[in-house]
Amino acid sequence: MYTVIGGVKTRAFRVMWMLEELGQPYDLIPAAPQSAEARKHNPSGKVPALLDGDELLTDSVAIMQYLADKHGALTAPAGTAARARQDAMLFWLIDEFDAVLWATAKHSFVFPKEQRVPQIKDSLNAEFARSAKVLTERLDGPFLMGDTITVPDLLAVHCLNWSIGAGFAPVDDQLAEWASGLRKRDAFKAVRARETV
Ligand SMILES: N[C@@H](CCC(=O)N[C@@H](CS)C(=O)NCC(=O)O)C(=O)O
Repeated sequence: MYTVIGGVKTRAFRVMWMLEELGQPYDLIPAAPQSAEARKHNPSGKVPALLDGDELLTDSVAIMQYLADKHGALTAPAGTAARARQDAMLFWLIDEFDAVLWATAKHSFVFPKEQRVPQIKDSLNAEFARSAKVLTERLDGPFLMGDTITVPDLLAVHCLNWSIGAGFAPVDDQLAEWASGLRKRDAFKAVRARETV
């Protein structure tokens, strides 16, 4: 049995979505970023964390990939060229989407007021729009890596959802339609349903 530490409105969503895709039951310990509960499981105070028995794991993408590898689903096998391409897609998404969204959050509400630079948001918006265009060009089949859903699909859709919540300009129709197809998955809806409980 797994235990996720975090909340549906944080990057813990990614981990919960992965567990739902894998059909693995899990408990959720609600923990806001930098809360005492979060710090209990991760000295940095960041969420998510995952307990797998006695093993405590941190970082949403590392956890998603760990689960995919462990259960042999939603991933190309380690040591293959397909896996290197999948990892490259993951790192690109972290560089170009997660980092941009996180920088926007930092300059909106995370940093103390005196450290925020609101002017940076124009260039972050432009960077996001440019990366979204590239992502559309990289769409190669029903899923990001082709015919089967893999870890990068979950990461990309979570980042697009985040961008909507953060008020970024809408992405083009092709990308929006692709993301909306993934949001129709039962696993995605199961995590969303936890938001209301
Ligand atoms: N790379 C980490 C980032 C985790 C992270 O920054 N989480 C946010 C919530 S979504 C957080 O806990 N922020 C609090 C902080 O940075 O102090 C991951 O993907 O899990």
